[in-house]
Amino acid sequence: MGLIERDIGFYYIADPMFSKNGILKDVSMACDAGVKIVQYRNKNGDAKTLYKEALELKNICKSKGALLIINDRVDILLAVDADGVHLGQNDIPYPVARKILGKEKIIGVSTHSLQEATIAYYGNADYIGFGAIFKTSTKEDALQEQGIQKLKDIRKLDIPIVAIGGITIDNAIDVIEAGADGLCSISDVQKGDSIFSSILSFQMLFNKN
Ligand code: TZP
Ligand code: MG
Repeated sequence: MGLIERDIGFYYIADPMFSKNGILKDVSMACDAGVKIVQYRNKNGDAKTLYKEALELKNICKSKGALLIINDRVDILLAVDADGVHLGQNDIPYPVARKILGKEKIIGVSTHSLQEATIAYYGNADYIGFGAIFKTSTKEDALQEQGIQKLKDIRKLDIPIVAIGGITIDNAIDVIEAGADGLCSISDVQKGDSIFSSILSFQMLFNKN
């Protein structure tokens, strides 16, 4: 049994590159909209910037009762005592991260195939990201779209699944019906006037299901 409950809902990725109002304000609103897991993703900042932003996010998440996951960087997780790290296939290998972090920290792993998902499952990852489900321009090196059927195939694994990539308020229901425990949208959620109401709309789809 991993450290994460199955009912993840909207998994919020705070990335300064895609934020209109700043990630601190965004994360505060996301938590008020019921988000339970926040991931801090900053592909461009130096270590000092990452540390400072992660520390501020940690304080917000702690006060709002959400978990904070750091993308890519085990060192930043340790520096701010965040709740976990999210690792891609080209980041520090999962077994190494587990050895450093022990069992008390959450480790999520990005996967793009049944094989990668199965390896993460047997390694006891706490959850997997799976995608890109649909075509996306947010991540330049995102692999080809995986589609809904592949998501259904990996749903057979008993591990929390967060779907990502090209997910909008219009296609999210298909992702949820395919069995995703959580989903994220980096760009679509920034499109409306308020991310608070956009996230609420996604959350409502989970509640209906
Ligand atoms: N990993 C796979 S696709 C993706 C990441 C980080 C980008 C998702 O962004 P969007 O805007 O929700 O398609
Ligand atoms: Mg990564």
